[in-house]
Amino acid sequence: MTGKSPFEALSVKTLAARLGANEALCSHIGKDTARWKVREVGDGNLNLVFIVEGATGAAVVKQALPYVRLVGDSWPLPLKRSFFEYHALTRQEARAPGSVPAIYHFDEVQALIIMEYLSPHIILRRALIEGRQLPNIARDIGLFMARTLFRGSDLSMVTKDRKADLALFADNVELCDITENLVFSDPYFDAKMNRHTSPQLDGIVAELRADRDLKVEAQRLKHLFAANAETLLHGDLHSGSIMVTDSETRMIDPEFAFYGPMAFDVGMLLANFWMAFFSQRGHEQKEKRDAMRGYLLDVTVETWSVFRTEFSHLWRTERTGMLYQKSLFEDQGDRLGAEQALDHMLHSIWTDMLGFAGVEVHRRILGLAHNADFETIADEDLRATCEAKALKFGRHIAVNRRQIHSIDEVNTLAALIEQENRI
Ligand code: SR1
Ligand code: MG
Repeated sequence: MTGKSPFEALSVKTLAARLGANEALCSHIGKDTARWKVREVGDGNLNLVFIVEGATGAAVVKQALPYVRLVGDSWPLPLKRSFFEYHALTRQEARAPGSVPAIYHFDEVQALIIMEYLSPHIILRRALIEGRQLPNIARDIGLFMARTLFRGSDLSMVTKDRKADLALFADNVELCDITENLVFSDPYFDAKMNRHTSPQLDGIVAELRADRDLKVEAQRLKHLFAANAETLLHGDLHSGSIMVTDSETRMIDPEFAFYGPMAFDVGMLLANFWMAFFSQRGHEQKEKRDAMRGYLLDVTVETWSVFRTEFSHLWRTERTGMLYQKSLFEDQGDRLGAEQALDHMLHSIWTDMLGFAGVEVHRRILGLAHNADFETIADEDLRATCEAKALKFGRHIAVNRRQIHSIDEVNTLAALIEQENRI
């Protein structure tokens, strides 16, 4: 298959014939296609994902479809998201080495990326549902976020390069549009594709849609998301976009990458830990999940702490971009001035992070794209109880974000809401 033939979706049956001459793939898995075993394992909302095993190894072939897989061909979606994913992966690897899968091949016309097969990694969301406590995720993801967000910004980059990148990723319009609608608006009105656990949550849904303070805050956050082109974001950094073993963590799927506010990636990520926290009751069987709940709150504390520490370290050692130049501060002996500016920056990331986290929680319970943390709770009353607590928590942190000063305060609130017994 060459980059010149028109786009055609791969299938388990056609993959070996179509990619059998691909040198990059053959060099990793062996060229005897008769020995290739192909499985389609995509469980995301958008793409095809194949695992191809050959005589000498395995690889992943990820291909975009010209529509949203979750919905079908009534919702067209451009193939160019694969281009943005490829370019985001190369930048993430440069800025946070070892944090993403290795890329073997990219074919823009076929919208496919051939990459490293991560094994025995599993999706972080699945591990958290199973009650597994991964020891390194907070450190690994905190470092990833600090490094990619800092190094993709005007704090670090040559401004000409950053502006070129900004222009490149500005064309990822349709995936931004998904986030703009699904995260910031749809949960707060009767949007066509919304769904929620009904009738249990009907009353709460009506309350949230009538909640003026919440809707204004969600739109302020949407404004920030759309207008603050601060750094190259992953753009969809939830627990389904992270693969883990006990010792390794890799970020995947940055097809939503674009230039936006640093706090967005951090908020989406932490929201997914808080949702995992509120969903644990739904996964308790004989054994209680108290230790898992404690672990998840500890993970939020450590992730935020690692992020802050690494971001501060980069601020002090790699601030080579056009913002807050050293010539204004350290070079004049004014180290404290640089520290004051850093404090301001971390404070605004903190405040906005809470807002983004709050609306992310809401959209996963009220919008189109739910998450397995709640969806896999078969007992609908129990699921609704978990979801109602998360909704309440999300509302509080989004609306009161400027009055919340520490992650311990947020986690105390989460623990209190978790202990409440009613919807
Ligand atoms: C229509 S796509 C729905 C969601 O799936 C992706 O993973 C993103 O989170 C998006 O919002
Ligand atoms: Mg994805």
